Amino acid sequence: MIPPFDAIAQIIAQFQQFLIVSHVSPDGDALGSALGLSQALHKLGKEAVVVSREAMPLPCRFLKHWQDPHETPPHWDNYVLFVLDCDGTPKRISAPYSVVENASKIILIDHHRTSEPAFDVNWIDSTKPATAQMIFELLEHLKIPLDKDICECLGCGLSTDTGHFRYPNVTPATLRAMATMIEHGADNARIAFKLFEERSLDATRLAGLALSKMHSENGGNLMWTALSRDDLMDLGIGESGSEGLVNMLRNIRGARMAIVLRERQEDDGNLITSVSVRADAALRADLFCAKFGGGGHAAASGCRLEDMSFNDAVHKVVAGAKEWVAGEAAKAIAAQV
Ligand SMILES: [Mn+2]
Repeated sequence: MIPPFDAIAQIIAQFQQFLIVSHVSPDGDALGSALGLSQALHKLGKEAVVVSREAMPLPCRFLKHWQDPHETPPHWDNYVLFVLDCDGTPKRISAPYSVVENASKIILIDHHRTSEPAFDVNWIDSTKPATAQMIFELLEHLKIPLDKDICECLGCGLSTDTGHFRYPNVTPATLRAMATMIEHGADNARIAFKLFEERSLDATRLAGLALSKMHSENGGNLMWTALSRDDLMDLGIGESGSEGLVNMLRNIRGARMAIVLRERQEDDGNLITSVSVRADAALRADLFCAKFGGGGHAAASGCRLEDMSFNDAVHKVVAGAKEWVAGEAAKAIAAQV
């Protein structure tokens, strides 16, 4: 797809106020892209506010502007909404849906292949490894001068979605984008350490527990583990992050799909099951998660199950995964690719 730079530039020129939202359970790409774009808009003399119900993930809190996102949107009458890194549906955005309903114009920028929105501008390109790369290309096109803070935010996004430039989604353009960001002061080594090496004591204990409860199925092709709230209580730790866990399982020799299930309490008190999936791209983790109302990428996806007990959710997902890994669905998809 040809990037709709001109359409976006026209809208930016016509308006003064901009809201930026991204997805629920925001990651470094979602909020890094949003914060990078908001700072760039400030450089153009625009008002720009990032709205996110959920705070910046801990590993990304080295970013200077990590506390900028507002929990609730300002009361503006005539604003442009940027929807980043998601499809803009009420379930996916980490903001009240009124931000979509009240916007004068909506621009969506996303790299997920499950995205099918119909806003004023829809720039969806699943060949891009991260929304941050798309924002970078937009800023270059708009000739907005880059600075260290913008580049650290966008670098955080690129690093998050590429496993710090190790995944197959990395292209020469990704590395050139990062090279430019380093030229403008982004601290590449610090980003790598903060996002992929540093771990809290609680998270390390949690990893120990998760690994001790790990199951190997389908002759070692499927690895999974499940952490209930009781497990966390027993360890005396709170809602500590478990982002790296699913990769630990995925990295086991012979594993084709890895799943981490966690029981979580929502802000409204409801208990839900959040599911992280990593897989061979041929196994299409995104299609697997779509069975449970989720989505993502072929190799990395997620979903959440509500209205059932944690045990029921674990049984449902694990039974589905055993079938998926072993069954005809996987073979049929693999044959098509
Ligand atoms: Mn992303």
